[in-house]
Amino acid sequence: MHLTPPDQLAIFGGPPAFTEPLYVGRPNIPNRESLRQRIDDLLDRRWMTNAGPFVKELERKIAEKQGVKHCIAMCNGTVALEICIRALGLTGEVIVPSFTFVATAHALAWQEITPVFADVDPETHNLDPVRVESMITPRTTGIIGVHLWGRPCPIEPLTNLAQRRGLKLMFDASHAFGCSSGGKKIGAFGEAEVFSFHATKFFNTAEGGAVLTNSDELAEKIRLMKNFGFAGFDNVIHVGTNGKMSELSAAVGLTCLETLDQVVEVNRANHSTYRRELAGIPGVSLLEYDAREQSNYQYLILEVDAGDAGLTRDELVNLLHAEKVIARRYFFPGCHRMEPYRSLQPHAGLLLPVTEKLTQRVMALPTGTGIDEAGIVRLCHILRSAVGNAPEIARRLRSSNS
Ligand code: T4K
Repeated sequence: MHLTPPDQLAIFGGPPAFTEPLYVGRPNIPNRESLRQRIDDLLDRRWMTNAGPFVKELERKIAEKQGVKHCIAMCNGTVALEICIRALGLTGEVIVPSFTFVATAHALAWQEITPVFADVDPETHNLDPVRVESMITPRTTGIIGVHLWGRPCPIEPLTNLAQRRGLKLMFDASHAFGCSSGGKKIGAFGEAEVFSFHATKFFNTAEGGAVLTNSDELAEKIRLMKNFGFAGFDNVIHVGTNGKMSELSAAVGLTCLETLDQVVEVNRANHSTYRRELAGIPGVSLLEYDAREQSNYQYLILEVDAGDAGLTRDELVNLLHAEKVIARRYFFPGCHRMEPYRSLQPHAGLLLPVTEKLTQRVMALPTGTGIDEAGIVRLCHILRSAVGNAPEIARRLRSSNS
């Protein structure tokens, strides 16, 4: 088999196509001078956490940006989910997708609530409302929709379903900062929406998250709960935990906000480059974003049809890793196949055929400011070469595995 440079796939003994690893989720670094100035300010103030001025400013700016009344900043997205779930009084069973990051399920199990996994739509990768309804039992108290990859889940059908069946509805909007549904910003739907501002997100506070809601009552409860239940000096009026965001995290967030539009533009341009460079590769399809909505384009998602590509998703991921492209199998193997859910619900997969299929087919590739156009072209060239030489590569890979 003949591969022309730069396709010296490491699997055939050539040097990797990239000298440094290319990661999914490389943080977008904000303006250093601006961040240094903020860090100086917070050091001068000697105010490091506990609802400091940077956290308040960030909460105000995020609420404004998303068009929501309340933003409560938190130490991370998982704790924000846990607190929101508790503040809504969810108990018993709550319906969630299995095709999500495991934190969505863990935030429930952590407080003795059973996550019940409903299947997703094969096109959108988001919850299928019909499947959700079929999972409702007398113990069900709520639904958590996930806006996977930043694409809105079916908000209206889920809202109608929740109302009809007397269930609470909230959203894990960890991927959807800056995105919209029906022209309306994500953040204001359901009882509340939860965001992650982890380092790997296109907007980050290193570690961080937030709950957004239009409910005054819920916001007040969440504010109490994330600060040990304190309603003033020495006055604890509610059970609580420590979910506070630090001033340092808020300083990173405020600085990231300054250049957020440029980051989205880079993500959008990267997505177009990938589209152009991947065109016509059999069995490899790029997940698209709805041009009528606002999207952050932070996830670059491919679906691999092994029948057409001649190689499985896992074989392609391994080849990419050999070339120092650290593609990720998000969200393999699905929450229902992770502990403790696998042991507690061993047959869950029978009701999750689409999830089972997607977890075998989907991969995430690097995007954001950590990769340039030339890098994307080279990366796609590796994929094209691999698929173009699939029979030979598959034979070698499979014989070395046997
Ligand atoms: N709900 C959903 C739907 C979520 O996706 C998440 C988080 C949550 C809830 C919970 O929110 P947080 O509590 O995390 O705020 C990563 C992130 O850690 C996680 O935040 C994110 N979802 C998930 C999708 O991705 P892993 O297990 O893939 O992390 P890790 O350490 O393998 O890093 C991912 C990639 O990022 C690697 O390629 C390396 C790169 N990286 C990472 C960090 C931290 C960097 O280049 N620099 C860095 O500083 O979960």
